[in-house]
Amino acid sequence: MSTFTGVDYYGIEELLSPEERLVRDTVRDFVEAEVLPIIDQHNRAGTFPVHLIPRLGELGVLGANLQGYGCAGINNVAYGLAMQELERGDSAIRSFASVQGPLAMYALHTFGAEAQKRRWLPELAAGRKVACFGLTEPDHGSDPGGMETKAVRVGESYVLNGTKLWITNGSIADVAVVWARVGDTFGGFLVERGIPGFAARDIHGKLSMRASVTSEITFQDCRVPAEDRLPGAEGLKAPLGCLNQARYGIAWGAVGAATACYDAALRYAKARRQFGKSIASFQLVQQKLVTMLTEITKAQLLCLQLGRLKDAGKLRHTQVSLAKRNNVEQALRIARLARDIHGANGIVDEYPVMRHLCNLETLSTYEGTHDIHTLILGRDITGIAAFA
Ligand code: TGC
Ligand code: FAD
Repeated sequence: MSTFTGVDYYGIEELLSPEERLVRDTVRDFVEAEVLPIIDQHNRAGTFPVHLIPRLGELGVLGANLQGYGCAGINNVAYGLAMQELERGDSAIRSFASVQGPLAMYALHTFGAEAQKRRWLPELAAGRKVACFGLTEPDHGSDPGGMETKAVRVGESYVLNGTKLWITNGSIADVAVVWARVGDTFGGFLVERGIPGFAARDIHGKLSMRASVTSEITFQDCRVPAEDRLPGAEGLKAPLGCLNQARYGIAWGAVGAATACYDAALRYAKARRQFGKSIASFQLVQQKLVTMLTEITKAQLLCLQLGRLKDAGKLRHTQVSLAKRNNVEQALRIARLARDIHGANGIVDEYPVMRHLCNLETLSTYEGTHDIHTLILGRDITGIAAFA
């Protein structure tokens, strides 16, 4: 059993169902027992702990909020709590689950043909197969509508040409969900590893998300059978709908990273002595801890209501933008305060804060940068698009 009991200043526990608590506690125990003991060595080496993939499948967290096809079918609050706990371990673990579940599996579940769903979803849910999601390109990140990857129909195949960059799980994926221009619209394709013309190359030198696999994937006259196109995905709205699911999980995940930093800072402040006193006795240190606790509590409440709206089928994607934007920004602020409280110890990986701080820089950029979410919300409240 985990010794970590969570941060719950507002009695949010009482607002959770027994099933939601059970999911959270199960994932929390997994993180304590199997992620925290090994994450630093993977972070140092820049490797993903692939042995955990089937364990994530056994836990049922891969595509956990999807129904059928071997998916756990839990509600969105329970799913969010699972993402929160995974990210308390490390963003790379939550990111793996986000790409596999809300991006790739959601795309299959929502836009796939029955045969595609039957073939891939049970394998992906069990962690026997790995998926990635290719939307971003070298010259088109915030503006995926400018993508240059093309799919041209030739007989019973589509021929794909183009490059996708910054693709999580890219080189370890058995199947890539790839978005491409098809004539004057956009379509989604399932591209299997090993198919001629498909290559993956890892990006090295990352100082953030070091324990995650991030790749470039390329398509050179890559022939994909026509039956591997996602029949229900027409236009940019399809991939944007997938992003919405992943952004929802990131809003919760950021709370997990922030909680890890706050917990470490509180314990450190109580233990560390300067000027003959515990540093926790200094007003300025207490102010930092109070700021951290306040922002965690606000972010938890945002997530819970977001999840209740999603479970009720009332969620608007702009509400997800608000939570992703706020929670990642505040988690970064909390991580910086935690690093500060740790003094010099804050920069070594004996403590988790610098790892989380570095990871959170990625969260601020991927799945829509902080400023893109500002513009999404600005457009929603004014009715005026300020993207260009
Ligand atoms: P826009 O006019 O805004 O929208 C076109 C249609 O799509 C609908 N829509 C959405 N639906 C569901 N969820 C969303 N989030 C949606 N956003 C838009 C929209 O209602 C509209 O529908 P309709 O019926 O009116 O046609 O399209 P736009 O081309 O102007 O897009 C603007 C913008 C900037 C908001 C969009 O391009 C954007 O979100 N850019 C950010 C790109 C991004 O987030 N990329 C992420 C790549 S994947 C990744 O980073 C994985 S990280 C790994 C991990 O998750 O851990
Ligand atoms: P750009 O779009 O070039 O933005 C650069 C800066 O310009 C930002 O500050 C941005 O806010 C600003 N900017 C851009 N447009 C505007 C505007 N209109 N107004 C004001 N400011 C603007 N993508 C995938 O498809 N699949 C993945 O699995 C995936 N995994 C990732 C994993 C990691 C570790 C990272 C770092 C990225 C990943 N991404 C993935 C890519 C990610 O989604 C993009 O990095 C992100 O969308 C931003 O695109 P960009 O990096 O090209 O930045």
